[in-house]
Amino acid sequence: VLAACGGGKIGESGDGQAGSNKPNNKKLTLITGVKAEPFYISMRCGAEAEAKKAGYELNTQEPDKFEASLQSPIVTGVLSTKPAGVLIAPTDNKALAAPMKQLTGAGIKVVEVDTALEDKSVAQSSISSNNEQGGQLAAQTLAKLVGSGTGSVLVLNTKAGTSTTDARAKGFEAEIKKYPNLKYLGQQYTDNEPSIAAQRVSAALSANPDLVGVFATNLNSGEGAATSLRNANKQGAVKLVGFDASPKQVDDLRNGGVQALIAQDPATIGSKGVQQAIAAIEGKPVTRDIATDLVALTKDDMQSKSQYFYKQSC
Ligand code: T6T
Repeated sequence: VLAACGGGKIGESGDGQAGSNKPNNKKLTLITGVKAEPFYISMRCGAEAEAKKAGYELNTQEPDKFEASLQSPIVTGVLSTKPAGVLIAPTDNKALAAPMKQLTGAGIKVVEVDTALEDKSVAQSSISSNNEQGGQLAAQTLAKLVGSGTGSVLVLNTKAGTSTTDARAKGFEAEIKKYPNLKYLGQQYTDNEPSIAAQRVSAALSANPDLVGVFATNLNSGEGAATSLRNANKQGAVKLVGFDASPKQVDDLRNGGVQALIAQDPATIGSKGVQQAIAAIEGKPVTRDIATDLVALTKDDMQSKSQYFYKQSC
């Protein structure tokens, strides 16, 4: 069977074979960004279901923290288990390049899920939300919530070098400039810790009594920001737009702790990641970049969009 060799984003898998190829090795490994977190749980659920459908075995490995120094040895360890393909969410856009190159050097097909390396030559495919657009959507949503009010707005990022949250902050910054009633205070890093996010928000409240809005670029920073605003009795007065839709974030949306969430579709990131890895393994055409859905949820429309809520288990 000849593979359909397309132009544009479609390319050959790089193993030098023009036709599809049924391998004996049907082992895939998913390396997430951090253990037991609803975004990655939903991603794993999507990946496992797709792997099962295709007759592949999927094993998941997770660092205890969202930290390159903890994720890199996991990647190196996976090398010796010889999977045919690895799906990985690199926690740093540079530091993971060397261990990931070891995988490709050993002939393992590598697909990025969610986060990505700066070096686009390592992975064969990357599946993620359009994060810059997500940041723009967050700015538009925050501006709408503030309405004709004036004041300062803050961005909570995780760590520099996280491709996704950096892109969200970038998209937000570009878009928020279109609203002259809002003064952009810049971004603060939270190290992906809710407690640090909470401290950053309290400090911003003290330093900027005119604070009217916060954009928290991911799950942990949003959960921490909601706690801080609640403790300061600023819930609802300072508008909070979060990213992701963990069970806790969804509860916060329902009870007014956060005014909007930009939800991703991690299960589809996982299932499409598996499809691309298998295509690469089987010598079929691979798509270099795939964007998955993003949707803004508010208290008013959240119930009709419940398919976007993240899972705690499959
Ligand atoms: O926002 C997601 C993910 O997209 C990001 O890359 C890292 O943080 C999350 O996992 C949520 O905590």
